Amino acid sequence: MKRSLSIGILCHPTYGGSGVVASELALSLAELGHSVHLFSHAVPPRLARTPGSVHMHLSRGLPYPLFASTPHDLAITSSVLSVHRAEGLDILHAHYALPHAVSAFLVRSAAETDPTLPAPRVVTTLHGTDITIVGSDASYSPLTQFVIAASDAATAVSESLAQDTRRYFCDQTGSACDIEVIPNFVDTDEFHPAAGEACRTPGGPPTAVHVSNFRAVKRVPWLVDAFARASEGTEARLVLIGDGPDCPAARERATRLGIGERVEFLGERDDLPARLAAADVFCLASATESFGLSALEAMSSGTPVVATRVGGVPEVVDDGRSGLLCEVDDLDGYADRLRSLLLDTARASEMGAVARRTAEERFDRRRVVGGYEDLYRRLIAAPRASDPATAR
Ligand code: GMT
Repeated sequence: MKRSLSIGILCHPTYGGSGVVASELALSLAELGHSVHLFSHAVPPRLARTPGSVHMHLSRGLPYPLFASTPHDLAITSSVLSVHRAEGLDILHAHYALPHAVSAFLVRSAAETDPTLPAPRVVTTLHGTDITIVGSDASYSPLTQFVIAASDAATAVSESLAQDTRRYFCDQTGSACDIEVIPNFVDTDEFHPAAGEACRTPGGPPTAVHVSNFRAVKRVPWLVDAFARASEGTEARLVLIGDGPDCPAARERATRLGIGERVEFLGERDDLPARLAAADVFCLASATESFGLSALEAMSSGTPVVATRVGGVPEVVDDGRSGLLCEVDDLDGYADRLRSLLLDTARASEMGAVARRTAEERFDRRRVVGGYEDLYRRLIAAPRASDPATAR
């Protein structure tokens, strides 16, 4: 019988992306009997819905006029250190390199000064823009490279992101080269085709759905343009779920194109499994996307994907089988692909069935969480990375 582990997870409390992966991982590990502590400056929505037995630690820090903004990352670091001293954490798992891998590194360094308690091993999971936009920016890149190399293990959510990381950060010394790919995962019981029954209108118009944080990288106004072309002369609907900076621009574009009545803005919702399963097509039009977790959740719900061929998306969506991909600037090509599935819902259903099988066979929660558990145990069994003879 393997001993249960004490695991600290650090994450941004986002509605999607890394906040979902970290929350679902925390819940799954707790279900497996591990003691799991999640650290953030707010409760991630996915955890708020079903907290399970995860210990949530909220750290916002002390506001003080000297600080331009309250450094909640330092408060999180301090909170992780105090939990480690009280309970002895085996693993610190940082999601999104900045600032969490820095916090984990600091806690491990502080813990190494205490001879009475083994220091935790640090795992850093790279999610996407922590490399492609933020981490590779000159203002952060030396620190990002350092904390990736200083982690006991670094993982990326796709092969494409692992390659990007090596391209940006792998230097002649071999620093930050060793990146293991552990893909994102989905709860295939929760995101299930049957979840759509409540939202489906029999005989209703075909529906496309998009879920994101409406940041510029998601190109939602461009998607509205593409949908306008794709749905010309039809009653098709576009359902936009989530919120963020580009929401007003997307709304304005829909009104200007005269399709305001066919584009619904639902904001952040908890009923994603039903919404995704009820749609005919899921749309993603990102400029860069390391994985596309919401596309995987749609696939698990039996909904095919139309997406731009960027980053790790082709590792998730099999072009022509579980969805259709096209180049980033090809507005007509995107609109044609979307139209073909909106008009031929039988073909969309066939692709949706393939998408569901892909989610079950390659990205099921149980299988991927097992991969993280194996990694934790390997690290605990291995000599310490801080030992000069074994440094990565
Ligand atoms: O990296 C980001 O933009 C943020 C991140 C998040 O926290 O929302 O999204 C990224 O991580 C997700 C989870 O691993 C991936 O599914 C997304 O593809 C990725 N986003 C981008 O690469 C733009």
